[in-house]
Amino acid sequence: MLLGLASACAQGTLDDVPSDVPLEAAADAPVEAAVDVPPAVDVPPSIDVPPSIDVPTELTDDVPRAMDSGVDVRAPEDAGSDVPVAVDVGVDVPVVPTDTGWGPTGYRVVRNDPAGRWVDACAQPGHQTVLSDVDDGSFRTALPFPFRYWGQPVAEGAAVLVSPNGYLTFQPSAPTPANGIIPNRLDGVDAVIAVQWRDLRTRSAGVCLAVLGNPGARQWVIQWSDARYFTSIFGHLNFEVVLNESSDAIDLNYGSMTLSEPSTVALESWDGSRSSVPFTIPQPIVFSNTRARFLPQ
Ligand SMILES: [Ca+2]
Ligand SMILES: [Ca+2]
Repeated sequence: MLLGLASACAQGTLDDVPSDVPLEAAADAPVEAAVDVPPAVDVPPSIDVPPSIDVPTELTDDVPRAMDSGVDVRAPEDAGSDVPVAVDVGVDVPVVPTDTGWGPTGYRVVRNDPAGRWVDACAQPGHQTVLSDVDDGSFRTALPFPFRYWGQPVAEGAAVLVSPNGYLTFQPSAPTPANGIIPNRLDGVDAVIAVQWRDLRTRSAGVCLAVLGNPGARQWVIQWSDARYFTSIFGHLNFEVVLNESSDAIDLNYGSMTLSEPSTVALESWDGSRSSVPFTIPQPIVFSNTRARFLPQ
């Protein structure tokens, strides 16, 4: 509109100025001034903002891909299935740490970090086997060494609830639902470490608990051994959580995961408001012989 007016002024005379132009503008401002008006028409800076619009797209679509090595190296048993390739790499390929961007008390995840390793808790001398042949419920145990979770110290001996449904929580009085998502402040249970949160059923091998190493550098391994999904007798799922005393890192390790299905895999903050990674939706399918190490920031 202003350009049109300026153009009319430039080509005609002052007598051509439309009658709806304020008298002050017509009388006081020289023609050049009217021609200079167009800068006001410049594209507003706000139109350049789109980078912020890209953020949700990265969180939902690009982040899992960024965790991928970019090489389709899935285990043969998984090849040919229609599960998302983005979730896992299938073999021990170190991947550049991905900053989850959740702030100083959050975690960043390293896929298949060489520093992590599968530990067979069920084969360790002195291990404890619990939750054999059960569907739901929980086993209450004690943290074997001091640990920091989401930036908050948890004392040695603090209660930990282990669920047969593929997770544990630092909230000893919380309910232990069979299914859940992270984050969720409304489900009554927060501070959840979900390694394979689904309605599972354990077999006789149950869940093995073992402490390895010397004070200051101990590892606490909680291993679900040959579990299955409640809705299928065919799955054979072997996975574990490892808490590392020296670094406060948390490893989610997966052994043989025959017929694995989408499950919640994440670390939930103390108040249930945050997740370690945007894993919740869609829920990932975890392949056999993979690992994820969560490093406190
Ligand atoms: Ca169950
Ligand atoms: Ca929760």
